[in-house]
Amino acid sequence: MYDLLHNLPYRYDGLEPFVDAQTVKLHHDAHHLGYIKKLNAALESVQYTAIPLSDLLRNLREVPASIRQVVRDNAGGFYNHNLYWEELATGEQGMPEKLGKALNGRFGNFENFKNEFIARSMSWVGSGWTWLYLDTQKNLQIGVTLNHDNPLMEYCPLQGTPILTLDLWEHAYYLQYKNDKKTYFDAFFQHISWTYVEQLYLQTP
Ligand code: MN3
Repeated sequence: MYDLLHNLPYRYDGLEPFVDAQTVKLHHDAHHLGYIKKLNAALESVQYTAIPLSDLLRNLREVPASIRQVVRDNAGGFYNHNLYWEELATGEQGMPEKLGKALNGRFGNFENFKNEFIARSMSWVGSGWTWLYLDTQKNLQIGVTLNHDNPLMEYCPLQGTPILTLDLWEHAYYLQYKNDKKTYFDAFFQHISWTYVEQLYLQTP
């Protein structure tokens, strides 16, 4: 079964002012942990052996049909939050050269990329995640998925490897920002560890 102990790479207040300590604690200790627990319970109920999480997402068809939707929702929730916490930084970070070049090549410049990422996030209605991902041709793409779907999943309309994600669920921002999503999206860009995103970019096969 999957390990319940996923430690944050910073303190609960480490992401302020982007997200406050109360939101991070609830989001990590209640929501994120809840997905892992529900995933483990579903897998245990059919004695399904846990495989590496990304393999589980890529091979949902091999999961028994009776638990497939629960696994889709909760393995997605587990993976997506792992990426979200890991990619965030306690303060504004510089853009490393290779990733910066790739973003400029694809979107013209960083502002265009940021504006498109935020515009796609703003226009999404309901729960989901915004992604920067490498499609199957290794092109950088921006897209949004419903609920906890993820470009690694075989059922997902987006196909590829995620390198950056933004949680659009209300639990991610509502305590602090209420209905002001735009300010949450703008603040997100002040707390991204671009070095981490570049690592994912460079290691994508
Ligand atoms: Mn969340």
